[in-house]
Amino acid sequence: MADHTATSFVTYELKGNVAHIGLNRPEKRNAISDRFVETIAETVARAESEAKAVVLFGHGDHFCAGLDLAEHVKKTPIEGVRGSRRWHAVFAGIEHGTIPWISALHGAVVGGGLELASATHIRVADKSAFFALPEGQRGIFVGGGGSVRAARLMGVARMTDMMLTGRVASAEEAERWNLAQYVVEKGMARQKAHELAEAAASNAEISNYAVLNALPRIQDMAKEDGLFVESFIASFTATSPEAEERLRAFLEKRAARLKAPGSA
Ligand code: 1HE
Repeated sequence: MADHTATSFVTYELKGNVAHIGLNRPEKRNAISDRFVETIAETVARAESEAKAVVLFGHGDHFCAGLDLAEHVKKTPIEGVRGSRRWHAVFAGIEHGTIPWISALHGAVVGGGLELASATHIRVADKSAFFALPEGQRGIFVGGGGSVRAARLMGVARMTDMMLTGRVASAEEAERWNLAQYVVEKGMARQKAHELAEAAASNAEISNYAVLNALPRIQDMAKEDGLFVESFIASFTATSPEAEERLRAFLEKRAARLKAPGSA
């Protein structure tokens, strides 16, 4: 059901068990103000309570132009730190929540907009999408987790280039750089993201939780620590009642078989 009453900053619509969350400040290119961040936080909580996956998109011609620079221009240093830490907390709620988030990207995916997209689990870009980190040009630095998340996705060398030179990446470049996992025709990102969200939503919830929470943490561990933790999570998920039923369904030929891409 579409719900545009909670706030004008974000729209929320539940389609089956997939929540479609739309950044909704197109007149300011979905630039994120303090109040906007709080609205995203409220929406994260709502989606966690009633959806099994999320599609995040932007209303208007752009996904998101990043931090609301008009609001930021007036801040003191400590207000800036508080604001950045709040973005971290809210985006961590997306990255390490219990449900997968798929972002559908078009137009500007810039600054804090790229940081927000980097907190989602899968990024689908349409061919109009462009990616930039103009913080250097604005005299600031990434503050929404970009130095950690975006740098891990594309690598420090590419991020350094983007931040030092103002380089703008196309959707195709972003896919090659691992900033986007899919590139689709203009206007098709939300539909593709919905298909992916439905697929992810059909998984066992505990498996999805392990993917969202264990996988990125294991990347930060030493090899032996990662393997050790993996064994426990593998055993924990495999011994859940849901896993037993899904394993039996496969063995009893009730589960869909995997198909090679392009095969009938
Ligand atoms: C904004 C913002 C914003 C637009 N904060 N108001 N982000 C940037 O440096 C990107 C800045 N924005 C742009 O480069 C362009 O706006 C776009 C390429 C995204 C879109 O261009 P265009 O021609 O469609 O729109 P516009 O005419 O530039 O902007 C329309 C309005 O949105 C205009 O306001 P108006 O009152 O004059 O109509 C713009 O001022 C406003 N607007 N972007 C505030 N970002 C946690 S740290 C993260 C640090 C960052 O994100 S730094 C990167 C910030």
